Amino acid sequence: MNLVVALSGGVGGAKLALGLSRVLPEGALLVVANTGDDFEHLGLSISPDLDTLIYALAGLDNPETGWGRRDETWSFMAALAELGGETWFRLGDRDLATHVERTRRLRAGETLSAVTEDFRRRLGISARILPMSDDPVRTRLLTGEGWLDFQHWFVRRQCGPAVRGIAFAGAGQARPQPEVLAALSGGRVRAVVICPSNPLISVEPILAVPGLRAAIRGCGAPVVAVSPIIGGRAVKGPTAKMWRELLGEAPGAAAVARRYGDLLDGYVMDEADAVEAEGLRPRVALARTLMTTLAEREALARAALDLADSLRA
Ligand code: FO1
Repeated sequence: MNLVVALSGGVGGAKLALGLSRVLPEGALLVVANTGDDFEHLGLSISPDLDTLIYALAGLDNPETGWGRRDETWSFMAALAELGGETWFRLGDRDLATHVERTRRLRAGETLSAVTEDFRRRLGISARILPMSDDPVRTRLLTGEGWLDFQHWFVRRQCGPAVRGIAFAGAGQARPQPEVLAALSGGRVRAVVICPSNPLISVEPILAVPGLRAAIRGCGAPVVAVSPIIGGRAVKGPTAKMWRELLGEAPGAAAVARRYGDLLDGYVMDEADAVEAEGLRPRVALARTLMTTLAEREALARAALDLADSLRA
């Protein structure tokens, strides 16, 4: 069977990953998750993008925020506040179990992949979800206040400080997750789909892991990205703001495609950005890229797969 390999960050990527998992047969999807947002907090090892993907594919995600679990309660946060603990990073009671159990197993010597594989099986997820690496990679942002760890910038400072630089600490020493590398070089890939996550902070950490970009280029299948921008406004998160601050240009669907450079064979843009398709090198398909409903997640997944199949033909 032909394997689809999806690269995903958090909320936006997880929506398309869910759409892909629902339109593909069992075992035909491998989702590679960004771990650059991971951090140690309250003594816990927290992997937000892995958890967002696990919850989304298990139907446990919080529909309002996109991160954390649905039907949450917040007793832990309330009790922590009474003790003067740090509550800027919101950890629901059910979500807390994920971090406590992951931290326990990592401290016992298991890899992040092994824990992730076990969690997704226990939660009944058929798609495989794996971190880009089992070695630590940490996204850090250079701002007017100096270097900030990702979550401190993204959550604690609400993306306020202007971004002047991005670094993926540890990427140079990180080994690509072995099963991901094997899947990409196994000659059975139907498509690589880059989900509509923020290229700068959610996809580029994955591409920064030595060997992964080359393995994607060389996997023998089309690489199709889905635009995270609709009509010049980022659907979710700080993409537009940091794009201007960092690159000095207005973010646009075409600018994202150019940012991926020679990696792309295909690019799915929103109909609202059709005018930007002019002159783009990758083959462009237009679609509704706003994914509010499950049907829209599936339709966008089909659009990306159809574009990849047309490129391979
Ligand atoms: N994002 C927030 O804006 N505020 C939070 O309090 C917050 C808590 C949180 C807890 C667990 C988790 O897996 C994600 C959480 N996120 C929160 C989202 C997270 O910062 C982002 O999803 C990623 O790091 C970027 O995609």
